Amino acid sequence: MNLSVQELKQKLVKTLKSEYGYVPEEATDRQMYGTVLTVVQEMLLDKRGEYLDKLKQKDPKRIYYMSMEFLVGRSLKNNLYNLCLEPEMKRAVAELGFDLERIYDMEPDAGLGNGGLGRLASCYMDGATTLGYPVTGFSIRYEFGIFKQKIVDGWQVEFPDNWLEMGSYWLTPRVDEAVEVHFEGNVTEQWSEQGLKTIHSNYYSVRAVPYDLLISGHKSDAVNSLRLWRAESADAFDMNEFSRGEYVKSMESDAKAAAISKVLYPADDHIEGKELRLRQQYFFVSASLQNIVQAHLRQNPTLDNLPDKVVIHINDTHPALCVPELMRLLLDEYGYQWEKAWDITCRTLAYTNHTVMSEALEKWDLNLFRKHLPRITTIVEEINRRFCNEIFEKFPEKRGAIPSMAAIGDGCVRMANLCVIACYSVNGVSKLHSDILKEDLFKDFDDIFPHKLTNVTNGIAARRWLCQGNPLLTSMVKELIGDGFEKDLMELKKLEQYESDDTVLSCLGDIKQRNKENLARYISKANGINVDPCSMFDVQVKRLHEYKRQLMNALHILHLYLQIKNHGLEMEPRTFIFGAKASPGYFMAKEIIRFICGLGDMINKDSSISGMLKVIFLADYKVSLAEMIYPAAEISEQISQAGKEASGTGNMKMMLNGALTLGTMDGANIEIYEQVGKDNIFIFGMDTPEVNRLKAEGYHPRKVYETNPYVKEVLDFVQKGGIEGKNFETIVSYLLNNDSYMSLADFESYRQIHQTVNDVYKDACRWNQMSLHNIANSGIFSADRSIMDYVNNIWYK
Ligand code: NBG
Repeated sequence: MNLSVQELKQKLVKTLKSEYGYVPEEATDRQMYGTVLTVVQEMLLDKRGEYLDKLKQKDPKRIYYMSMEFLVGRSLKNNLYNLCLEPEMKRAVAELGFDLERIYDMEPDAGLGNGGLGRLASCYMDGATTLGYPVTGFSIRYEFGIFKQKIVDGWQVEFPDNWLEMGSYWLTPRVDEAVEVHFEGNVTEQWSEQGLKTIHSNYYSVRAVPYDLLISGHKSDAVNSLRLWRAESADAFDMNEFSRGEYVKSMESDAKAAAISKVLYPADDHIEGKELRLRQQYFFVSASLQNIVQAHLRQNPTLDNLPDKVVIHINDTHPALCVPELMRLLLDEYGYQWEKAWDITCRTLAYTNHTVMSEALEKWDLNLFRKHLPRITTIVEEINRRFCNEIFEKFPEKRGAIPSMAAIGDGCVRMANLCVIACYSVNGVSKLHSDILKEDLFKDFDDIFPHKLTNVTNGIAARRWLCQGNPLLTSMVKELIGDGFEKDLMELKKLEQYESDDTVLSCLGDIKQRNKENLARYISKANGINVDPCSMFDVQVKRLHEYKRQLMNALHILHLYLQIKNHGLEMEPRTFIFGAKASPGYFMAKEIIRFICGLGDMINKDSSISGMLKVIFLADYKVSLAEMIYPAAEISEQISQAGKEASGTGNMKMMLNGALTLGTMDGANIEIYEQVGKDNIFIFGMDTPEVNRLKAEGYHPRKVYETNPYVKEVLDFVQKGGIEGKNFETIVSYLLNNDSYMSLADFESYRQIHQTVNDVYKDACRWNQMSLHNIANSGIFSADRSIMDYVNNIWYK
């Protein structure tokens, strides 16, 4: 977009006047913030209008990305960057007496997601828009996003995230496109002239009002939108009750409806079998599908060609109700017969699986399902009946597998099976994960639908995670290889020619140093602890989950501490940095945070170890904080038990910022390993077959405790209350008796790889060389590449 500083200033002054009635000299920061966002939003709206005109003429196939989560983060800087207006806006704002950096900082993160899954959805919106594909995201306009985390006495405390107060500038309400969603009620069948008709009556109706959040692409004509639904009561409040003096009762229906879009469920990689959650799922699925069908019918006379013009992509099983809801619309609203409706449904829907963890594979109790969604239940039952019959008839060798493949079993609706039965494409998110889906979780399905299962390895929005988050590194890269990498991340490969260039390597080292100093300043402000910016920054930031093994990291830190203290170990100074939110109801996860914080308290104040070790827990880990942490990371801890992390994406973001991966052969770590080679990554621990073998043999963590003196020393210390006199009995007993993710079994190998890391770090030149090699080979992990995989292999195949 070509706008001069002068033109921008005029726009700002005009908007400030019309929105607030002020001139710049009188305005507050907050008013200028509102003004800048409004101006940018207007530019996006204009651009969107032009884009929609073009789309109407070309009428390409539309992609609808259904996701309960979009972890958008902040948008202002991203939009200005994409519109190529950042320098001009900075000057315009400065000339009016304000500071754009301060304005950036006022923007709340749109935290409409938990972690990797939600952030991936946002990275994909960025990639698809930049590449010019018409992708619309659908989700819920949660009034409260992911909770704010504070640490009080080492314990996580959650606070509501009222992001709309400052974040609603980006949302455009589209009241005229509101639709109704029906819950509960009765289902009956009636004969009519057209045959048997299903009638859903006595339902409870909720109004879904869409709000559009526009998504810009970098130097792209496209402006896509993320459509977020807000729930409200469909009936005006009950005037009769109100007149009788029953004020509260007259509002009840309002509150019941509004509850649906009130708050994001804060559980990551875990199911929350709550009724409200099911209502959320159906609410946004039904509203979105009605919207999609209506949009299609505005351009086409029939729904017969829906699969040619539309893909509805189901992001994990949370929107799996797309399957029966699309059937319902075709059968009940548009009069299709079952076979034809099923054919259209199956050819329109695609599904991505994001986990093999059994506790995250969604199931809904059939009775609860029926109570809330009676019509949908009858459709799922019929889908299941027909599917089981088909297997019985056509695949006699699979008859024994029918109970496990069915969409309904053990009194539950199994959402993953429902998706695999219906969708024309099912993909995992890394090579290993997709192989596990094929060979294990969905093996029987793969046998009968041989081409359905595929892989699309995850990718990240490099423009956000490198160009916007790490300006120093970005300018160095631009100087060396030009700016082609912004649109084609594979160009980073050209950096390899500088791997023996001392000037480049030392410049890379200086940049890392400055980014570490920046993070150290933040840590000092946020945690009141001074860390040495010359120490190695060793980072593990992600959701807290047992399988991600933050506890193993903490045990190893304690081991180092005891070695320094009791056995005179000398090592390169190290700062261990953690960031992690725990699901509020996940007790063990919260205990692990308490453990890490207790460990930090003990170590950080111990002057006898002369600053060799520091442990920092950064509260409220979120997108905007991640943007500051990744550029400063030197070691990227990706230490999940092999076979458990579907992909991981933090691993890619840190690699792109020059951190070296210390990880297991899990998820996308394997593909990072393939890209950089064994000499540029630190791999340790059991691989997936080894984990499975040990599990089959019977794993006894207590044996490790008895045979490995380091493990014993560490656990004995904890048990005796060595950490600040605190009781961590639950943790010790969990490790000795259970250790579900085999931290103790991998401990020795983890300990040894850390010694290697320590040795390599002594040679700064070698380290920087490895770092540059990692950056140079991170191109494949661009979200643009993932989007092209979806485009070529799934969406426009
Ligand atoms: C998560 C996986 C991650 C993966 C992201 C994005 C869920 C259910 N899954 O490994 O745990 O990177 O999805 O694919 O949150």
